[in-house]
Amino acid sequence: MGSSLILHHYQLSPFSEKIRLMLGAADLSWKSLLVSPLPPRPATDPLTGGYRRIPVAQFGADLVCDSQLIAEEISQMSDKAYLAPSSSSQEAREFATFAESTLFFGAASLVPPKQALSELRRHLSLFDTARFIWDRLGIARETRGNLSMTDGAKRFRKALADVDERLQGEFLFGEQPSHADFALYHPLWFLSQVGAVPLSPKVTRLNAWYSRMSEFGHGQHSRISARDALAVAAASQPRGVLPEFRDHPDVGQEVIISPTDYAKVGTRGQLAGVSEQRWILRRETGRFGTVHVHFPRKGYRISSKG
Ligand SMILES: N[C@@H](CCC(=O)N[C@@H](CS)C(=O)NCC(=O)O)C(=O)O
Repeated sequence: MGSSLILHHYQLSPFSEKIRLMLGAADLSWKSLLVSPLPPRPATDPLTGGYRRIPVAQFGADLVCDSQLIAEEISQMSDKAYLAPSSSSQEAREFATFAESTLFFGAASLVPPKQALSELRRHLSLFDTARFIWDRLGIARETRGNLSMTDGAKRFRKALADVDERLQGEFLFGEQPSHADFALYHPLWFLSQVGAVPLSPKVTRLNAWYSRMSEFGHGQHSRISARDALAVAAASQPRGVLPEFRDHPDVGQEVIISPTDYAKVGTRGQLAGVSEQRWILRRETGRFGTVHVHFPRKGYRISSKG
């Protein structure tokens, strides 16, 4: 039996909501580690060693970065293959990518600034709200050119009407919820729950789908402190890496892995395994022992440590 899942997340994070809902759909119990919406994050940073996005799933001394890969883990833990991005059709995979880029930025651009500010103030001090805005402006500057907010808002409204049109069954790609459903859910959740902009009543099928998805809830969970999460990492050994994952010419090399889209801070370590979907980095943290940090290959780049 492996270590239970500790989710490093924060309430307002849409990608975390995707995973919380997936944990509900998978009917898993998990530990909730609430972290700050912006670094520093005392229990996350020393373990991931650079990667700064949320959510991160911790299994003992293994840290799984990015919601795509966390979804693979949830699918395996719950034996629900239909939740795994890797078991989705090409069409469903393309839709999920569209939902998490174009639709996600479209939804974000439709949140009224005043509402965003008041939500932030509900969760953060005035000082941290200012830090948050400054921090995200930095991410936006870094991302400029890749994604357009204005285009996003227009495409967002059109895309919702298209999705409504094609939603014939219970879920987007069949009678079971797939990764694509969760990828669509979180931008809509962000807009309606955080942005207080309800879905248009005209998209009736989409509204019914949204309620159906919400009913999954978040599964059984209990809080864990930063200190205890670090203690779990320190007391654990990383999971064994399958021999076929070690059979790669770059295994053993010192490398840096970073996101290619935004918040591109890289993580350094020794490549411990490579599969079709993931890279596994071995890091010596000192105080918390050896950890393995897992990254999806899709959307990330690897470079040799210069
Ligand atoms: N592709 C990542 C995206 C995660 C993401 O963008 N998370 C947001 C919070 S919901 C974030 O961390 N934003 C930028 C940052 O804080 O550096 C995933 O699927 O997990």
